[in-house]
Amino acid sequence: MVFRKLPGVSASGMGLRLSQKFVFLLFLSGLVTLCFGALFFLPDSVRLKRIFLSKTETQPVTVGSGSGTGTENDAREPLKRAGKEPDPPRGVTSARGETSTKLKSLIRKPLVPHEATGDRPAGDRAQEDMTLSRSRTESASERVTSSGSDTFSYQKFTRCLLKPPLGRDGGKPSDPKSEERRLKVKEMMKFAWDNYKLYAWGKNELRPLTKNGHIGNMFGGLRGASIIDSLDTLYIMGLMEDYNDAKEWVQNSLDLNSNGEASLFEVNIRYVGGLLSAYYLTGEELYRSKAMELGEKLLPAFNTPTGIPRGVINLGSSGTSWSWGWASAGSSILAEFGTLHLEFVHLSEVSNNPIYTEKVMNIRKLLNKIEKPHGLYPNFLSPVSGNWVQHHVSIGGLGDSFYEYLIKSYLMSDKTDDGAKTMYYGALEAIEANLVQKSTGGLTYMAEWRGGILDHKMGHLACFSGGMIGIGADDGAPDKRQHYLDLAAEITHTCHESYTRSATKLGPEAFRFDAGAEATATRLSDRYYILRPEVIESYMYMWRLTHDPKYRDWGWEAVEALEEHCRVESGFSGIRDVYTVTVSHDNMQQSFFLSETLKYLYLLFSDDDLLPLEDWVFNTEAHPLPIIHKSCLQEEATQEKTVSN
Ligand code: DMJ
Repeated sequence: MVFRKLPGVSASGMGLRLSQKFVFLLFLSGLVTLCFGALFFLPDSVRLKRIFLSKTETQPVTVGSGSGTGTENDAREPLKRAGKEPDPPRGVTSARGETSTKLKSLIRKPLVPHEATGDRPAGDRAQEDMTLSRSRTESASERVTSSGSDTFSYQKFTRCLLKPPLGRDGGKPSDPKSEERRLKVKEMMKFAWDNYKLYAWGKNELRPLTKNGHIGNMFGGLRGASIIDSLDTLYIMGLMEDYNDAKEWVQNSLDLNSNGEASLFEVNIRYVGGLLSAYYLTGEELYRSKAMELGEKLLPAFNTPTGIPRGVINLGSSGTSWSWGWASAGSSILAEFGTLHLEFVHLSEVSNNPIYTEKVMNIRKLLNKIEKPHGLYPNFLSPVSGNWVQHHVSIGGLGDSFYEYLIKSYLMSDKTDDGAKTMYYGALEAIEANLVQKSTGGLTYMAEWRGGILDHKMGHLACFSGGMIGIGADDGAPDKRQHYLDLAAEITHTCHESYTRSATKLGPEAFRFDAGAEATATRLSDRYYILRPEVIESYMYMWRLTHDPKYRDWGWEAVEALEEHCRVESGFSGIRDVYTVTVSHDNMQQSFFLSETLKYLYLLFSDDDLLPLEDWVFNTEAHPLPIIHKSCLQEEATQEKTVSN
C-alpha cells in the first residue's frame, strides 16, 4: 500500500480526507497533462513520442481556385483552411507511412542511386550502387515516413520508377571517346566547384577574376545559389565528397528566413527546383522539408485579383509582392508566371497539399480562356485585369520557358495532362505560322513578333526550343511527328551556326537575320556569352532522340571553346564579345553553368540510361524532376490498403 494512515488524521478510503484526495487527484491529473504536453517538444526521433503521438491523417482539402480576392494580409489563409497552420508544429509523427513487414515482402526493389560517400568514378560505383542503394534507400525513406508530417512515401515513388536513375553503370558510355569527353566535363565541374568553394563559399556565385563571391539581388537575401544549383550535378557525376559538403551546407547554413525581395521565378527554378530534385534523387528528408518551407513563402505572390503572381516577392512575413519596375504597366511576365508548374505540382506531391497545384492550374485556366492574338501568347499580362499589356511575342527571353513547361507538364504527368498538351500544340502551331522563318541562306529561325511586325532576331535563350520541339515531337499529331523532329533539328542546326560563325566558337546573346546578317550579332550589345546552356541543352535532347553523332561533336566543340576562352585561373567566366579571341571576361561564374551547361554536357556524353527520359523531365534550370507515374502510385496505394486490411 502506497498511502499509509497518518496518526491522528481521521481518514476514509486510502487513509486520506476527501479534500486531501481531491487535491492529490488534481495534482496527479496536472502531472499527466504536463507529461503528455511535453511529448510535443521532444525531437521526432524519440520513440515515446512516436508511440503516443501517431498522426491522424490530414485530408487534402480543396481550396478556392486562387481567384485572388484575398488581400496580402490573408496570404496564409488558404493553408489554414486546408487544415494546416502556416508554421506547422514540427515532428507530429505518422505511423501510417511505416511499412508493415507483410507489405515489405511485396515491395519491388527501389531503384535509387548511390551511397553518399567517397569520390569514385561513376563506372566503379555502378555495381556497388545497385547493392548499396537498397539499404540506403530504405533508411532514407524510413526517415521520411518516421518523421511522418504527411503521407508522401519515398519508397512508393522509387518503386514506381521504370529504371534506376543513374542507369546500370552511372551512365558510362560504351565508347571510350565519349567516356574521355565525359570525364573532361566532370573535371570542369570539379574545377568550377572547387573555386567556388575556395573563394565564394556560401555566396550565390563566384567572381573568378576578383576571386570573391557575388550575392546579387535576385534571390531575396537567400544565399548559396551555386550550392543548391550544383547538388544534383555533383550527385550524378559521382563527386560525392563535394556533394556531401553541399548537403552539409544546406543542413547547417541554408537560412530560409530571409526578408529580402526575390524573383519568384528565379527562386522557384533554382532553389525549389534544386531542392526537389536533390530530394528525389537521394531521398534525404532535409531537401523535402526545405523545399516545402520555401514553397510556402512563395504563396503570397499569388494574392492578386486574378491569381496571376507578380514577379517580385518579399520572402519575409509580410509576403508583399509587386511587379518589376521595367515591366510595362505593372504587368507580370509570361516566362515567369508560366514557369512554375513543374515545381508546384511536385510541391503538392511531396507535401500532400493541393494548394500549389491549384495556384498553377488557375494560371493555366486564365491563359486558356483569354483571347490570344493569332493564337499567340504575348509576354506581358496584367495580374489585375488579366489582360495582355503589350503584343510582344517571343520564344526567347520573356516567353521561353512558358512553352517549355507546357510540354514538360504533359510529359511529367505521364501524358495524362491533356490540357497542357492541347495548349502546347496550339501554341506551337501559332509559333510556326507566325514566328518560324527561313533565312536567305536557308537557316530556320524563330523571329520575334511585335503586334504583327517581325523582328528578325533570335536570342540565345530561344535556342532551347530545338530540344523542346524535339521532346514533344512524338506526341504531336501523327502526320506532324516527323515534321516536328525535322524542325527541332533545323533550329538546333541554326543555333550551332551561331556558334561556328564566331571567332571563339561560342554563340552571342542574340543573332540576327537581316541587313545581310545570317545567325550573327550585329549590335555590340548582343555579342556577349555568359556561359548559357540553351544550345548545348538542345544538343543533348537531339542526341537522345536521334543518336546522330554530330550532336556529340558539336557539344565537344563547345567544351573546347569554353576551355579556351572562358576558363580562367580560378573558375569559368563569361566573355564580352564572342567575335574576338582576345577575350574580355565578365568576371562571373553563373550558377546555371554548374546546374545546366555542365550537366547537359555530361548527359550528352553519357549513356541514355543516366536520368532516362522515361522517368525524368528537367526543369528550366536542368533540375531533374520525376514523371509522376500515377497509375503505378495508385496501384501501390491499393495494394498497401489491401495488405493492411
Ligand atoms: C537559366 O536560369 C534558365 O535556363 C532560364 O530558364 C533561362 N535563363 C538561364 C540560363 O540561360
